Amino acid sequence: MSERLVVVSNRVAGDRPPAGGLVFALHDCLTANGGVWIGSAAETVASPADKLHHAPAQGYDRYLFDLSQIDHDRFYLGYSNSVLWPLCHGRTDLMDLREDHFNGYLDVNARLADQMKDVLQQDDLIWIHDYHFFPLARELRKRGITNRIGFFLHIPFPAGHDLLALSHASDLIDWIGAYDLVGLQSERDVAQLLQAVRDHPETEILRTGQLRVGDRVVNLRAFPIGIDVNSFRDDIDMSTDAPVHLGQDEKLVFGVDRLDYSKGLPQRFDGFEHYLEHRDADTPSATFLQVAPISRGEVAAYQDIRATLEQKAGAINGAHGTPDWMPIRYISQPMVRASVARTMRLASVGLVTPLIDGMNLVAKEFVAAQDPEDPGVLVLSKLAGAAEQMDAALLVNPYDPSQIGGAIRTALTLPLEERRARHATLLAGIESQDIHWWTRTYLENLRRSQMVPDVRMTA
Ligand code: ADQ
Repeated sequence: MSERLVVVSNRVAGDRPPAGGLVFALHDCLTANGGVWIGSAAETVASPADKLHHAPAQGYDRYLFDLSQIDHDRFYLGYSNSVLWPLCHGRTDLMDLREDHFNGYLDVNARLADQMKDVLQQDDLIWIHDYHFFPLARELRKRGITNRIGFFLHIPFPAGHDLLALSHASDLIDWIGAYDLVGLQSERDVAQLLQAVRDHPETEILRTGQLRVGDRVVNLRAFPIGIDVNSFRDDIDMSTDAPVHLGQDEKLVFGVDRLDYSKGLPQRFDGFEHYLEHRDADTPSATFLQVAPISRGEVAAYQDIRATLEQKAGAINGAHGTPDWMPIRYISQPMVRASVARTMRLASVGLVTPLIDGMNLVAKEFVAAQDPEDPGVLVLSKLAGAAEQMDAALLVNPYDPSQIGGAIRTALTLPLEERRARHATLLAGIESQDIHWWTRTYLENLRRSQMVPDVRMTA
């Protein structure tokens, strides 16, 4: 039987082609090569079915698993987004540790493993994505599945001292031990996982760089995710009206993010205020447009950010605006992808200043959107995974408004030759390690990863 790719991720593409990000990348990979994509159904149900629902898509098979409202509350909102997300983003203070969240997370992963058994074939290559499914390979192994199973974590691996705040930290390492290949976004994440392994009594780092977790050997590597550079450029529709109108000689500073506490938005607003306060006659005048639609609005920790940003935008506009000019435009409505791409193209400065981020695709999209003859300048957080590949950007400490304000000033006054040189370096990097490189390289490594029998399962 020939190899088939089976992808598991919480979100799957719907019937219309997805606009961007991870779902786009996986859709593209499966459409090109065929295979199976398993993810959660869009709506919760009163009583989840025992089996996966088959929902064929163009070019591949799609299967959906049901979640009840209680599953959604415990597995998705609870353990995934109110424990693991804050943990991995250094916000242990926001963790909502509850036994029912943890049990709900394990139940959904165990149920999914049961359901996957009906669909899996002997030669399937299984690729599991993200923090919602850390335990899934362990659950599959318990059920006798010996296929190669890979995992990719899209968000940072938690720092060692943060892991101490997780009541089930040793389970995390045990779960990781059931995979053949664990992919992370950056070398920083690889180092943090290695530290966690060193701190764990039943694991060791082999001379080959592999991990031994119990009886299994796990391969570990950074695979920085990229974007489809050409398709993003194609999204820049110059035929429509400009999405933003600026005054004469007015420059645009642009930020676009999901509304999330990891994205450093209040500090970014303070950074723009710092730029406003330190302008002189030679500093170009700029308007800052920040688009940040609400995400995960049901999680308590997300509800305050919007109010904070509205209050800051109001205060800054009140202090620095004039009757015909608002320095900050803050929009909490979603923006369609073509408008995001076009706005990036118009911007003189892209502000991407997360306090921590696995990768951050907005940074790469901003570079792809620029006119190489007259490019805008990327101001990028040192703490985004993307900074490891993109040091030709203006790198800043995202906690320090004076660094952000200073970088905005520098970006607005950078000579054309330097803008072109920095942009050319950044573009070459995102073109050589694009989304196709990422899927290809990950899957080649997964195919090569050694199959080590799970002795405990066969004993
Ligand atoms: P996210 O935290 O969602 O993803 P990011 O990589 O910045 O973050 O964005 C994903 C996609 O969403 C990008 O294509 C971006 O253009 C789009 N997007 C973001 N805000 C938008 C908005 N307001 N309107 C329209 N589109 C918007 C997680 C990790 C990241 C990692 C990705 C992929 O947190 O670190 O880069 O997965 O692995």
